[in-house]
Amino acid sequence: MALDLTRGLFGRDPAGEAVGDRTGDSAGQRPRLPPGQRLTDGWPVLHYGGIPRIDLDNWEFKIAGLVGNELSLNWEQFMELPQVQVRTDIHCVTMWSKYDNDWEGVRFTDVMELAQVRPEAKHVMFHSYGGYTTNLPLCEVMRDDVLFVHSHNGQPLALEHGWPLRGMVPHLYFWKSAKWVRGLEFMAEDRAGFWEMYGYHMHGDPWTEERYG
Ligand SMILES: Nc1nc2c(c(=O)[nH]1)N[C@H]1C(S)=C(S)[C@@H](COP(=O)(O)O)O[C@H]1N2
Ligand SMILES: [Mo]
Repeated sequence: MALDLTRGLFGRDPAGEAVGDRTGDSAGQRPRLPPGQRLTDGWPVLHYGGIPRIDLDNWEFKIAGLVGNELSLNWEQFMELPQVQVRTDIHCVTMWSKYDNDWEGVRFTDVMELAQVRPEAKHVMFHSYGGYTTNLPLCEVMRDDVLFVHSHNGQPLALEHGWPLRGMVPHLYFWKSAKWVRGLEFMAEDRAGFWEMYGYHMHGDPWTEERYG
């Protein structure tokens, strides 16, 4: 297992900000910083195995499973889909959080529409170059801030952060945001992805600390 934790993991003490954010509690809102998390300024790199070699000329994004329209998009076709920008926080199960990430990419729901996902589909598996997978309930990804992103803070994604394209699901732990994504599989039943098979939670909500299943 190659987990690279060398970059800015516990970059600074977030206590002041965290306390400030928790004022939301009394109003019945969830705090911005989920329990057990610490803020980092850096952006740690975490993945299992090596960085897959990807060539944009051969890159393809495939959609399969419970869809009316199985499809395969090349890079040009994918980039022709409507582009949106969102700002989100990220929360890793290894306890770091990173606020205010500016992403650009394509909405999950726009990709879903192209594929004509069948009503029986209730879960989706993200598949990545290199073999990584992660499973999500469909209702968790049909949100306006769930994207496939190709840039972060105005720059193309770095290779180690998932270039050319990664999933970005801001309200769940970051292992649900697949790097180097190459396709989706729509499913009727839930099935464990890579980390989920090793005991990570099937759902992964940071605010209720769904770390392990
Ligand atoms: N393809 C792929 N995507 C992945 C992983 C991986 O091992 N392979 N690890 C996940 C985990 S556990 C985390 S915390 C985030 C880390 O993303 P980052 O390296 O950009 O911070 O990627 C997620 N996506
Ligand atoms: Mo992670």
